[in-house]
Amino acid sequence: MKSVLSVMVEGIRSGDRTTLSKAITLAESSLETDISFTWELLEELSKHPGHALRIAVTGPPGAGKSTLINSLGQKFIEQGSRVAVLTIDPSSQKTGGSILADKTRMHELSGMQKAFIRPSPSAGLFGGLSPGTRAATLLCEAAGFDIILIETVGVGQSEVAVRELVDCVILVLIPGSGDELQGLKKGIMENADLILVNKADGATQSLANKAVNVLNAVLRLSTPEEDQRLVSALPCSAENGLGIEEVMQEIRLFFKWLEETGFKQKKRSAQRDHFFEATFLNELQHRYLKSEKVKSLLISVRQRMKDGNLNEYEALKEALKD
Ligand SMILES: Nc1nc2c(ncn2[C@@H]2O[C@H](COP(=O)(O)OP(=O)(O)OP(=O)(O)O)[C@@H](O)[C@H]2O)c(=O)[nH]1
Ligand SMILES: [Mg+2]
Repeated sequence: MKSVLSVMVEGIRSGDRTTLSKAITLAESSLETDISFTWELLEELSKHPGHALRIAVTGPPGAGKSTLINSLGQKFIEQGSRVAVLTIDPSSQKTGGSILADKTRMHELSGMQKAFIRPSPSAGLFGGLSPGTRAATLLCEAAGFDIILIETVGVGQSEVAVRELVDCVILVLIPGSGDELQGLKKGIMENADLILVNKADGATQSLANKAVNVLNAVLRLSTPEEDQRLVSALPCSAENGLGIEEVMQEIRLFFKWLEETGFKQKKRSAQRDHFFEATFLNELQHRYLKSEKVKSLLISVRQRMKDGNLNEYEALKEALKD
């Protein structure tokens, strides 16, 4: 009889959506048995890695990220790709309402055979992205998707964290909201490979074009000469399709550059190492704190500190003496 693992491996490799969904659910679980199953599954699947391009779409709430994904996703599908979308909610408690909103924004895409859309909860580790997000990306890749679009709300940490997961970060801003300057302040732009000023239509079209000019001027001035590539800003309208062809072209050029310079492999290798280190440290902490001996040592040391018998440095020395 086949093991559960090999049934799952086969199911995912054959692109079966139910199996893929099940595997993502397991990957998002914090149960130890599920985590070790996921590691085994990914170990097996990684023997024949997929070839997907991983793209993050980040930006402030309401910037039009989902609408943009709906639009770009359809373009990729028109070109023959299969597209997986993972949406991550930083609050981790995605309400039924906002899942529905995402699905509505991605209405056309969600109805397409070659698309797979999956909302994913987030966790504290990796700044809003959960270890499950990385696993979900790899699972979609193993299931044969060519493009993986990950939507994260830009709340400071998450766009930094998402860089550790993708090849390309697209930052979506809204004209006239001051996000351009906010972005600069927070250094968010440093983490973007392409900046889009969305809603370049109707009443906000000229504002969007102005914002793009300001952004490009700032990017030119602030990019050190030794940098290999100048990040550019483009206007677009995710809703009516204006500028979307140009955005697709810019994405194509970016991936061409990434391949040609060898940066894609370098980036992925650094990401694997970063993941290894973060997970290793997390596991060490987890396993260490599970020990009954350590638990009772910590309780007693903290109590002695509370009673005024140890200062915090003495307490640390005591707690770490083994
Ligand atoms: N005028 C205009 N409105 C847009 C455009 N793109 C999105 N919108 C509108 O902006 C609102 C937010 O769009 P979403 O795509 O849900 O934005 P989001 O960034 O995914 O939002 P969150 O996931 O809630 O952070 C919706 O009412 C959209 O219809 C656009 O290109 N032009
Ligand atoms: Mg959204």
